[in-house]
Amino acid sequence: MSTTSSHRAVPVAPREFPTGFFWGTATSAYQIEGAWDEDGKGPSIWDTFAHTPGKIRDGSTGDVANDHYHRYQEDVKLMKDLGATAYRFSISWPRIFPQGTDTPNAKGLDFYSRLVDELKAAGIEPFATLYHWDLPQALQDKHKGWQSRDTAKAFADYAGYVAEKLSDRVKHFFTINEFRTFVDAGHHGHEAHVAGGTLTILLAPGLKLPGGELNQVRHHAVLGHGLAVQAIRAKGKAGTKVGPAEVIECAVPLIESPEHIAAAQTATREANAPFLTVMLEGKYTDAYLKAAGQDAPQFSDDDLKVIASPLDFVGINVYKPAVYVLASEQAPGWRAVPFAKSHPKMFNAWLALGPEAMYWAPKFVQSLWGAKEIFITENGCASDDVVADDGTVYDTDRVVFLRAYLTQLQRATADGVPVRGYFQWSTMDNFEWTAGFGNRFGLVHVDFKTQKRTPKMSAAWFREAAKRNAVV
Ligand code: PNW
Repeated sequence: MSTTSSHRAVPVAPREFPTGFFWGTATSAYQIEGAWDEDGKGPSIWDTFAHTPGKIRDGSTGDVANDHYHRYQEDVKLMKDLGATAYRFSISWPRIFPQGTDTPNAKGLDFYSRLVDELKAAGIEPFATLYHWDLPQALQDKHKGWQSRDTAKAFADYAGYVAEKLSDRVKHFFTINEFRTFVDAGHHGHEAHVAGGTLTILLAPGLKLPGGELNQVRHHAVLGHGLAVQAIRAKGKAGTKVGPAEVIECAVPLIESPEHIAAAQTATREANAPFLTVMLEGKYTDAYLKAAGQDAPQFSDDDLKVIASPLDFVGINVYKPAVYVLASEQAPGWRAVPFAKSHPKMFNAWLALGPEAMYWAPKFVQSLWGAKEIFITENGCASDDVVADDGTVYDTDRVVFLRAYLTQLQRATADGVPVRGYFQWSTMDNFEWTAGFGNRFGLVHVDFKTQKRTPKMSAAWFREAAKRNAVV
């Protein structure tokens, strides 16, 4: 990728992001750490799930994964080489509280403390997610996990404890990653709409609850978020910032004219009713409650106040349009446009290509809810990566994907949408839940037999974009 000076320069207008924009990558604890039973860690529902034969496509587990628990120093160095200025990682709740509550495990906290020091020394800003799906198994056994309010309360206690211990160095906390995914896919079976049909994804704890119970789990998850926001404010140092990291269901206008844009905004608000909308508005929408009928969640006005605790920022994971829409004369004022059978998708089956989601998602978060700060907490794709004979991973599809999405994100910041940073998913290939090690999302390739890390072509692309603070 060197240039030869004999070439004549081609002037290209820069497409820059605002000054101070964070260029990050993201991971989560269970997907990379390994060391599943070391240093006093308790088992999580993901340990149990992955150890159950037949749950993971290739029979793999996160027992070792990227062995990041032992190799975090090498991995921070990789991030520095990527030119990243921020890193979003998650904290394993059962490392901190092996039983979910009561006695903390000092060794568990110490790992994250060392990681944070290493990041800061490398000039990388740490962003910590408190829940990326690895619930302590003890709470699943004792309370049926998120089926109980007790789990929401236990989550807040844990969140407050971590904020108290780490907020001297960690200034940004995300409460929960992807409410919709772990709730719906973990407790019901989540229907992911893909080009050419739907795909049912089942995650830990692998329950198939009926509608009413599912809605109650959804309610407990947003309640846990709100209680955690309050606990972090109570226990964290002044200036600690907090927000969710939700996978927004973004309705994208197929045609960008005012009536279709307004219709897509309405559809987006409704599609997020049980998660972002209730967190940001403090009420369930009438349409959500009406559609749920007898299956509506049980809640109090106090719950709604807690759920809507004021936030410092909104984090959104953006992968694809939930749906393309057009305005309609008929209720609810918009209609879904089905994905064409030939609609392009990435290597992972559910990822329909739709870069405009990266414009409309933050745009609607601002227009609907007036968010003061927004982070793109995840975006990326899997590729069928192989290390070529020359040692290079030629992931041209990922480069094209990232450029297309960041072009739309730059369009949003140029419009004045207050997006403060972007986290590419993922720093390196890792344990992709039920897909095992088959779906590689990293900027860095990992050979899971040898743990060798090899930066891909996309890593070079990311470094250049971060360096120029612009789409490249
Ligand atoms: C996210 N969908 O999951 C998670 O936060 C990550 O842990 C995961 O590795 C990453 O995205 C890639 O899958 C998603 O069906 C799972 O639309 C499914 C969907 C989106 C995100």
